[in-house]
Amino acid sequence: MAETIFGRIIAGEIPADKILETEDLIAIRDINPQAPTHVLIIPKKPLKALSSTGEEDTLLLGKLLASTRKLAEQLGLIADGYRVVINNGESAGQSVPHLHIHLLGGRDFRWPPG
Ligand code: DGP
Repeated sequence: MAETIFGRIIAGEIPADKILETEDLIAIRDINPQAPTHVLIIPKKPLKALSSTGEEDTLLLGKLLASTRKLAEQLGLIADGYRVVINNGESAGQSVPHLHIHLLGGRDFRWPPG
């Protein structure tokens, strides 16, 4: 699979505002934040999208969500709520073909999303 910008950030080739790193994932501040807090939780495994994952990725997906929850706590988002988003595929708005979770908070959100 072709290397993406996230693959290069994980490899340390491109700088990022990293707020968490484990053996499985990193969390970085989004370069183009859509809310006062906007963090990306990214698996180190170069999965293209959620739909590219298989049964063998179930534990990893759990770790991604659990880290998202912990980061929401650490970043003070519990009281006012927060939004968790995965864009899957181009028409859903996915621009980087490396699976990532958006964690957004610090403002009110609308539903349905645009
Ligand atoms: P998506 O549209 O769901 O694929 O989200 C990709 C996000 O990645 C988008 O919100 C902008 C962010 N992004 C793109 N390039 C970079 C980068 O080089 N550094 C950081 N920190 N974020 C990036």
